[in-house]
Amino acid sequence: MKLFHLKRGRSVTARRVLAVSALTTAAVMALAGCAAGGTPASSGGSSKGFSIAFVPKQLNNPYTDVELGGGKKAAAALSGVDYSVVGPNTASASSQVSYINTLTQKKINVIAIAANDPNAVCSALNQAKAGGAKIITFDSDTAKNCRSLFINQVVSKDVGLIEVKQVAEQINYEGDIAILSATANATNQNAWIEFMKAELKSNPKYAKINLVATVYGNDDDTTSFQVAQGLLSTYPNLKGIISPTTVGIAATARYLSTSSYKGKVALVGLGLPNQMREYVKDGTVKAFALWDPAKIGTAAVYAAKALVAGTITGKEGDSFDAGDLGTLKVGADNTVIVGPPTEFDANNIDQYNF
Ligand code: RAM
Repeated sequence: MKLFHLKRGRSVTARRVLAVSALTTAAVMALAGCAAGGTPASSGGSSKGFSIAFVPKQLNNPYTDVELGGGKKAAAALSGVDYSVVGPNTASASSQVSYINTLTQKKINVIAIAANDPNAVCSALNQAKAGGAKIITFDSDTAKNCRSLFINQVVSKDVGLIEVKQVAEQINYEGDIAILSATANATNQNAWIEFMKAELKSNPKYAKINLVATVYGNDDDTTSFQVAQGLLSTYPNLKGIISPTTVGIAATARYLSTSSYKGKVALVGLGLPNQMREYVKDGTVKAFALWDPAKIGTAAVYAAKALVAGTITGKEGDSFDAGDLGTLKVGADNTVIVGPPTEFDANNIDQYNF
């Protein structure tokens, strides 16, 4: 009986998620003028404007779709911006390299990349740079010398603090917890996890909480679901899970929602309100966090404009106009911080639509 419910829940929701992903990705590709193989339909800079190609960690990720939506809107608001999206279907370390090489050949003016690995893409990016391209990272950084600037969604330490605080509150500051991450090489995930570990170790409030495992669902819905299932069978006394990935938290919530752990194992992390709403309403999830991903795409397009115009180089202290986001400043490590994280729960989730 339990198995039947579990399977049914997974297939219905998975089908819906896949359909939505396929649709949104198809829409992004079509609107961006991309061919089916992920190659931009147009390339090169125009005399008036510039070309920018986004290379997300992976296509078919609802979070990515929202990020790119912000970039597309900003590109449309500026005149002469040739916007395109290319990228792999899986977030493995070197899956982006061939896409970067194609963009280099096409002499795209700006490559905006969310890196699946801090180093694996560097030599391809350096070649693009040698050919005249400007390199921006967003969401997940490369090593510092491979890009001009990094559009970071939030202060990385804030993610670590908020995640530990949320899980601690829900498990009464005591018990075993685990982290279910995306891929093992993702720069953003690893930075957040380091801050979580440091906070757990150094803050006496958390002395009775033990991090027993860090596991990886590779930002794949099915893998994340199975990894969540495996985690609970290996650690049946687990009190809480932190999943700082929108794919991981949604898959884990789906697993918990039809299992005997529902309402007993706390699940926090980073989720899209539209994906998490049903799990907040059915009592599987009490609180989670995120920011508006669209702002990251917007910030990247305006940063690209300023880099191409030569009004900034990406050094600390530079600032540039970012449309609706106002003026953004480049801080330490050539990084632009877009916004603070928001905490979502039953009281405010219906106010958000992304
Ligand atoms: C996933 C990805 C992404 C991350 C979000 C929160 O979609 O891993 O890189 O920033 O979650």
